[in-house]
Amino acid sequence: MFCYQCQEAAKGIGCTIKGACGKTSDVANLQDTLLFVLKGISILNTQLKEVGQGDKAANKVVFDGLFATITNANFDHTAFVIRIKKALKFRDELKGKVAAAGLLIGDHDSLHWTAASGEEFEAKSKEVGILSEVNEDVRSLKELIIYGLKGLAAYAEHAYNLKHEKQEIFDFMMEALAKTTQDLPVNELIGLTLETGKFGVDVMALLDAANTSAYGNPEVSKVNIGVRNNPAILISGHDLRDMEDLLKQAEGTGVDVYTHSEMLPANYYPEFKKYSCLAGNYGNAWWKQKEEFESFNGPILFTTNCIVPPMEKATYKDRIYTTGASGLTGAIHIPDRKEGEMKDFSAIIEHAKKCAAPTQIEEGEIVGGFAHNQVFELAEPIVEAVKTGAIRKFFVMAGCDGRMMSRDYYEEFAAKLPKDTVILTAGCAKYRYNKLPLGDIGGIPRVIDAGQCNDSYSLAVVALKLKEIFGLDDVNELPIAYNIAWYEQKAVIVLLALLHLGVKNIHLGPTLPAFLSPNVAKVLVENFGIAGITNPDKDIKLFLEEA
Ligand code: FSO
Ligand code: SF4
Repeated sequence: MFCYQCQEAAKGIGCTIKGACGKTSDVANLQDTLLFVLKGISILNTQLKEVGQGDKAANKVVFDGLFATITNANFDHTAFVIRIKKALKFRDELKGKVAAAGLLIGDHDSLHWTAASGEEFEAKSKEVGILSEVNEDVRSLKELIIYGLKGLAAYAEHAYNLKHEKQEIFDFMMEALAKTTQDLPVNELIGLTLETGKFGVDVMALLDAANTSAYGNPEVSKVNIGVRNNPAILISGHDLRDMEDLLKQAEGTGVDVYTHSEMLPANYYPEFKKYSCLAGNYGNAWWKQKEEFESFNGPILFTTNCIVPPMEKATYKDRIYTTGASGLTGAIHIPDRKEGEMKDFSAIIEHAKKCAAPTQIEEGEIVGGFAHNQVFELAEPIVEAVKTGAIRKFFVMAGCDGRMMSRDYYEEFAAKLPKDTVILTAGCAKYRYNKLPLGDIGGIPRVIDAGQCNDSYSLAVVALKLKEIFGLDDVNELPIAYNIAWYEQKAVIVLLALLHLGVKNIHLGPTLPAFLSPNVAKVLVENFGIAGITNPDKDIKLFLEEA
């Protein structure tokens, strides 16, 4: 195996024996091979699209396959073997359609290679894995594009589950994936990287529309972080349609539902607040799950990443359920919903009834729900506070949390920020500071949480609105600094989206991606002012000195 797609890549280079995330080499190899087959499908469907015969079924095969290969989403060997088999079958059907359309089938290996066993699938990764691209810069750019596409695919899937889809996004996803099989010059790959960012904005806007049209606009909300006395289910990940199905089925059964990690923002949506079984949020960011799942006592449903494979001795091992693109060997996987129906969560609800209520680990409330609509309603005092100087600067601290010690930086950074600054956050990065007593500025909280990582889109919308209100030509003239924490590939699409919107001087930490070659990193530094982090004191000084 060789994998360097996330921030935990071993030694800052890549994981070669086993992933720091827990991914075993067999699964890593199967993921490489699945990606390879998805490239073949993308080539064929792009050909069909060009003659107006694109196959809509290809959309889901590709976005769902890409999503499953995201860090911490799916650790299930068997699930990947099945996916590859299905993908090969689908690819061969597409080949038939390409031939029937009178088009030539190219000679890329992803169009012709075939095999039937898991062993052969694994072995293929030696030829088609990341290192098969020998030019370091080309490899770096191609992987940057692919990781952006993985993030895009994840967000597209959530929107799709809410019946929001845009064919142009799927078309781009496949065109771009197909292009990664070609010998393209570096400048074209840079162009494709930036174009990926454009579609990143589009997909986040689409998901925003999907979420808000289904569940209302998030509103300022106090979320309980203590527990009640009923047995309960913990729901993690990002998929709001799963949240809806679960709440509907749990309501009135005596079983409560708590959100975990990136599902916290579900508590901000008016439609979800109507359910009396929604009890609040339990625990913190994804990486603390080993302790928190023990004390939760009830079953846990993963709708997406981030899963940490449980230890052998974990008492919660038989309480884990997965659904959608997520998977874990030994966990029960809840199948997709049938057209017009809900997913069937009855097994989890019955399981919960046999469990003890969660053990309290925290108490009190946290505040969130500042997505764009809510911020616009509060725009007047915010703009006023900027004009009077009560707010000196905003700090966008969106992105991911993670288990590396070096991420203590973000807690310290937030705590040390001067009191006339406001943190704008989204994603699980927030858990580093959303429980700190940072206070408010004339009633405006010093941590403004827009929601999930995809709600970084909301932060961008807010920035663009402020630009308009202040009559500025450039979003970079605003008193906003960007200190973003990344972990996996959704953060990559968020980053590319921000670059597309023209945001400059983004600081990225706790380390720069291992997949950026020195030359590619140089391009990002020179053209976009991308930088790393040092230490909180030094960085705060630097940010405050910047215009
Ligand atoms: Fe976090 Fe995990 Fe949302 Fe990621 S829970 S790390 S960027 O999956 O997607 O923020
Ligand atoms: Fe390593 Fe990250 Fe890849 Fe896991 S996803 S194998 S931690 S680089």
